[in-house]
Amino acid sequence: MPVCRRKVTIVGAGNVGATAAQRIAEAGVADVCLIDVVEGLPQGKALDLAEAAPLQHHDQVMVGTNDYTDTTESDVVVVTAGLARQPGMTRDDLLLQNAQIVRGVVAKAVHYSPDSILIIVTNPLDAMVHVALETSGFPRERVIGMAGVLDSSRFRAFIAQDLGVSSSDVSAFVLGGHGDTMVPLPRHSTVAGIPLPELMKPERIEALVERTRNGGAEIVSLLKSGSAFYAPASSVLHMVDSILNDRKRVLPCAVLLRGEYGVDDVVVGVPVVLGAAGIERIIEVSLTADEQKALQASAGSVRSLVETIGKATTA
Ligand code: TXD
Repeated sequence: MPVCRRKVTIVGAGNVGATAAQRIAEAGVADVCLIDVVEGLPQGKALDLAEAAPLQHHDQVMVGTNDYTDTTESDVVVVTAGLARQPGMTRDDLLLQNAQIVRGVVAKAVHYSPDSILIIVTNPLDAMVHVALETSGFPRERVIGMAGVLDSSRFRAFIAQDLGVSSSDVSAFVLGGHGDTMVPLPRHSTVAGIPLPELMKPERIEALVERTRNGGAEIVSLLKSGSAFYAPASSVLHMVDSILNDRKRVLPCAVLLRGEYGVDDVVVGVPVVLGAAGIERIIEVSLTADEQKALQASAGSVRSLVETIGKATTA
């Protein structure tokens, strides 16, 4: 079989970025280039990961750098660069600062990897996908936000713990924005094919949905500083693996909708087929009036963030 080395650049060598680098290399999915603005940080982490390779039995090349020429011809670029909210900072401050960071890193990354697929991780997620779409000029199929894979993994974990079953047998269906505006669809969530409402009372399902919505905040309040990164990094691996191995997994991803689900020109999380071309298909299911309303509200909150960025850019 011809050997084909694949390359993933991860922008931002912080918690999510470095852990995703570890997961991707250890799964043998691709070589990894880790890049950050902080000098020494990506180099140190990449070297440490490379030194673990003999013990982890992989042969992936790990590069740490501050120079975008090293990212040349990446197949996938994962953007985790950004700031976390600092005391005294409003949500809008974070929005505008991260928009500026994402704009800068995407412009440089796509210059060196014009055929890549972008996976955006930086928060506020859905709005940052808009920024990446606009900056890269890439078609929507190649600019994909990571949030739904994480939200549904959290929901699956809680359902599995509650029912005392393997999480591998639990499949969860979520739509909408990341976190607060997530729209879970319990009737499409199953345990070994059995719809969740047949196994759990509505109040119990609602409690787990609520815990999932607050999943990020629950971890932040435990950690005191920083936010979740193990499950987010695993979510990135899942998406990268489905793309680079053309698995065509059906995963919830944030994508620019053009009329699907009654939403136009807004990035929202929906189930998609993820393969070598990026988003190969958007899967549409019919929604109840309540679900449709919740999805519209989710799209509305993303739209208002995008407008805030637009106003700040033109001001
Ligand atoms: O579901 C999801 N999408 C999320 C999103 C799940 C978890 C984390 N989520 C968001 O990802 C989080 O709110 C942040 O916006 C990003 C990254 O989270 P992480 O926990 O990895 O943050 P860190 O550890 O602070 O790392 C950020 C790194 C840090 O090393 C900075 O130096 C770097 O980003 N950074 C940059 N790198 C390159 N270029 C620029 N301009 C830059 N600015 C900061």
